Amino acid sequence: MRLSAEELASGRLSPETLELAVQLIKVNGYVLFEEVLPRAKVEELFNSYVDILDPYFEEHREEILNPGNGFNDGTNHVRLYLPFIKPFCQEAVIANPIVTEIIDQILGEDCLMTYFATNTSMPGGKNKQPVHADTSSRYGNRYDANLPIANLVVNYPLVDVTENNGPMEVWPGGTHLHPDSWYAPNAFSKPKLAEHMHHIKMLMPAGSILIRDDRVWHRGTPNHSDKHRPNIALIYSANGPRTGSIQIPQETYDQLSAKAQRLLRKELIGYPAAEPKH
Ligand SMILES: O=C(O)CCC(=O)C(=O)O
Repeated sequence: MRLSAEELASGRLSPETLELAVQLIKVNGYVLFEEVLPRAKVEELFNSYVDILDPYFEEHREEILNPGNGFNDGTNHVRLYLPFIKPFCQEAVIANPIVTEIIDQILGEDCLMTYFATNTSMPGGKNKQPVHADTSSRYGNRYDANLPIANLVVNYPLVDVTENNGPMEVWPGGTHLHPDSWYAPNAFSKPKLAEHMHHIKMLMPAGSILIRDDRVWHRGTPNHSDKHRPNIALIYSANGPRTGSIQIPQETYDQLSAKAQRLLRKELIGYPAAEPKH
């Protein structure tokens, strides 16, 4: 959906849009707000990202493209954890009010930010990823009802995502509503079922915001352009026991807004920003 001029100018959702977005995530598995971050901000993020991705990729090419490495069998997809530094850790990315109002309603105001990374479809890929959910079941095979949403993935595309540059494909409408046991590793094959199910290509302009239940089935597709197609990928989670993993220098944490500090309170505060890693 497109936000109104007032919503874009204020950076806040109207009560009606907020309610609609929450319901869409619950019923359809995701909501997409098109073209929210200003182009100049997105370009700065893209350029800074490429500055760390390119040298990292050159150094680790063999490992990253190794067919045994996750979903990278000929897909040329890279998952890169981001260092907690500017411009990546700016408030418009980590605690954007458009996002936080929604996650607070769905996950509770004591929710956490638990993941700070990117997914990039690099040029030259040949294969699609297997269809997957970004989570596993909570109770293995033991629970045969759907559970409340526990994690929301937030993606910010840093380029226009088109048919040609490796759009994520998504199976909306119900793949997040299965019994918990259906997300267990020995559940029936998602790729087999997915071939016969409705799916869409997530085409979106740079600077859009995609918020999705992490159980929604999806896959990365190959990028036929000559330019990286990165999505920033953050995860917000319902509060619960957590051993933090995002390293945040104390001075950086002290300068964050109260909301960002609350979201990140269980992470590794007082640690140097980590180097990028896949
Ligand atoms: O293309 C994307 O951004 C999604 C990639 C993905 O789902 C994955 O690497 O697990």
